[in-house]
Amino acid sequence: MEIFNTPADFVQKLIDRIHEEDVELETLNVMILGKTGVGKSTLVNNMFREKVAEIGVGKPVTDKIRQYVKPDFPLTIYDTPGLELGGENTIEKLLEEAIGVIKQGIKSGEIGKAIHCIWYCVSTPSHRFEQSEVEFLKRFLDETEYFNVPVIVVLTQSYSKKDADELKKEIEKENLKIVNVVPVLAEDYYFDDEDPPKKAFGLDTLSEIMCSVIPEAVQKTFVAVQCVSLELKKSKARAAVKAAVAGSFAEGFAPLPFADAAMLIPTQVGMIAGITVIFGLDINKSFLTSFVTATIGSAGATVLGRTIVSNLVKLIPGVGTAAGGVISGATAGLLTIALGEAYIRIMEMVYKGEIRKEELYSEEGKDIMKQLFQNELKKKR
Ligand SMILES: Nc1nc2c(ncn2[C@@H]2O[C@H](COP(=O)(O)OP(=O)(O)OP(=O)(O)O)[C@@H](O)[C@H]2O)c(=O)[nH]1
Ligand SMILES: [Mg+2]
Repeated sequence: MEIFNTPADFVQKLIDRIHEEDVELETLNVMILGKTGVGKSTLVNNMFREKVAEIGVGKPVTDKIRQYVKPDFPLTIYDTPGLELGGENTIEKLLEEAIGVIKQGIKSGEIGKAIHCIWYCVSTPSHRFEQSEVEFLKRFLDETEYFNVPVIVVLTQSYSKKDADELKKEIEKENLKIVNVVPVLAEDYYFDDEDPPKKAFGLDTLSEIMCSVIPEAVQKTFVAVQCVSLELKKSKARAAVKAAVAGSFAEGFAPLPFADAAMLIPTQVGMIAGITVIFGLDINKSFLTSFVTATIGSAGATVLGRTIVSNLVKLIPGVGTAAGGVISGATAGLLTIALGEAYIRIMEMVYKGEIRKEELYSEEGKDIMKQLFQNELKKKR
């Protein structure tokens, strides 16, 4: 059992654990197919936290397919920039190359090297799903059926929702073995400087649909790297809280003597680190120190033990005081939930820009976090 003597130990452990969790994320691999100018790069650059497709020209992996990666970011994009689909040959060639890349990934036997999802992009203003594209997709889906790679048709540049809906219906008539047809406008569109822009839409839907069809092993990565659905981040973060509570403080768990309450800490470190990675905000030591001292306090030895028992348990409705110098598993669970929920709320505020990270380093920031935590403790569960 590791012993955490001070909040600084807790913070250091958190920093190490966040780093470990980051490193352990499996790489997510997405292949994006579609003709030149349909908005593939724009889509990628708006879906993910880092502008992966912006840097350079990518590394050619085949004649038409390029690979884009960014250091320390667990995402690889396979893109077909400048693709013209005119003529039989190009279709044959693209088919062969795309299937080749998929097979290669599968052959590796590593989940982090497989292609996990394919976006086939069709531009809405083109008003039609060309016969050559229908043919391409049919053959592609047939030949890759065995590999189970989900294909989502993305209707890009959907300045007009009406046009997008019509095109969606037209594509659905083909009865292709695809996951869905999802209209999006990846970036606000300024039709005329005078008029208000058409607001971007659909990326959250695309994100949520995609998350439900990719392999479990890369879901956490996806939730972490995407930057369009806060809901996905929150629900994954809540799952981390539930897992922390279920894993350690199940009903019937032996009551914890005050001093041994420090045992809770490793579980909570894991939970907070997991949530941090899911939100993907650049969290540093000042921030974590502020959070740790604002919640579990700045007391010395067995921080959680005495501080929580003497100060916090009182705040939980119905728990009263910690009788006989022990806290029950259920109480320990409630404390952990409150800690997790408060942290999620703080991540959300920073994510939405309601508060700047730096504002949370100060005494004032600490008060805000303390308040959030105490409110969570007081909630009925
Ligand atoms: N406002 C707005 N413009 C878009 C959107 N999608 C694409 N565009 C514009 O359409 C043009 C082509 O978009 P790209 O993202 O470069 O298209 P691409 O598919 O990557 O093209 P290639 O790399 O040549 O294959 C650019 O001028 C984009 O700014 C969108 O959702 N909103
Ligand atoms: Mg491009």
